[in-house]
Amino acid sequence: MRTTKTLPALRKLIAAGAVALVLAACGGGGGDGGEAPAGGGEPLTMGFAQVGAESGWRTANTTSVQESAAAAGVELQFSDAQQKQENQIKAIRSFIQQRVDVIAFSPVVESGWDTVLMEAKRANIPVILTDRAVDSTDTTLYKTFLGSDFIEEGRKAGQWLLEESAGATEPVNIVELQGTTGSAPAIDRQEGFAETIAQDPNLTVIASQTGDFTRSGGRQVMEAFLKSHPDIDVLYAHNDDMGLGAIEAIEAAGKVPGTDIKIITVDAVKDGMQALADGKINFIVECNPLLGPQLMDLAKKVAAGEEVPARVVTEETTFDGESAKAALPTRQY
Ligand code: GYE
Repeated sequence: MRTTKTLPALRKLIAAGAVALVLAACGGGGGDGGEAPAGGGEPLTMGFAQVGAESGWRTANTTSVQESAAAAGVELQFSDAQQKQENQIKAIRSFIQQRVDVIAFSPVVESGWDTVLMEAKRANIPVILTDRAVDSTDTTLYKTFLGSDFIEEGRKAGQWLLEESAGATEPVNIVELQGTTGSAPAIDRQEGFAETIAQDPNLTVIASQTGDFTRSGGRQVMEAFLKSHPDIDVLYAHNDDMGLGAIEAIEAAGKVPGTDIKIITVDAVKDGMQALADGKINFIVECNPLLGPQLMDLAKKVAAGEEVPARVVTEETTFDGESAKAALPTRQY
């Protein structure tokens, strides 16, 4: 019968048409199917491996990245590593598998990234470091590093103390709350501070320990410091959150933060600025978390194969009680 004869022929025709359509779709893109389309019709996809949610700084940074991605029309795959390097490595591998156009991440610690960064490079996916650095000697493993100069931040903290205690004839006992062990901001903020206070032999760090950049870590370590050192003059905390936790420990020990023990922190998030305005913190070095807009801009450029500077440094200032009061009403984070 006619119908039984024409059916196979029809099927062949349909199949041929489908193949032609698939070929047209592949050819129409103009690429070899391996490279990400940049600036074309497709939105740019970015895999972002965040450190965690350990501090007010981090929360502000995450919001900035998410809002800027939405505003720039970038499709964001966001992953929170809960401060664990192995989670970040897993996230990066999954971004490679999904063939995102760009990978951006804030490395929780400096070392141990070469293997996974090599995998991204082999897959032809450009990588942008944001906020924190890696210690890889092969700088071709990433396109650029956007973030603060943490050594400079440590120097600013030390400089304030040098001026504050100028003319001191007695030893000034300093305790230090370090950020996450092995992270770029912890290593560099310690270095910049130590190098600066070395100019005055009276300034001595009598204890230094990590509080992992968290409020609870700061409180616990400060409790231990207060027990073993009854004579603390100054606290230098690598971020506001640890400083705020330490303030709770200082008050619980019956001392007055900002008066009995002078406090220097880094970040200048709202809660820190409020404590500064209230006189509980004495000096804050700003570290800007609003990296989202610059990150999206750099991502579009690297995906389009454009040259970008190897290092983009964030501009920052410092605050004392008076300038904190003036800045607080319009502070964004
Ligand atoms: O200072 C701290 C956060 O990497 C600059 O990480 C960032 C630091 C920031 O947890 O609050």
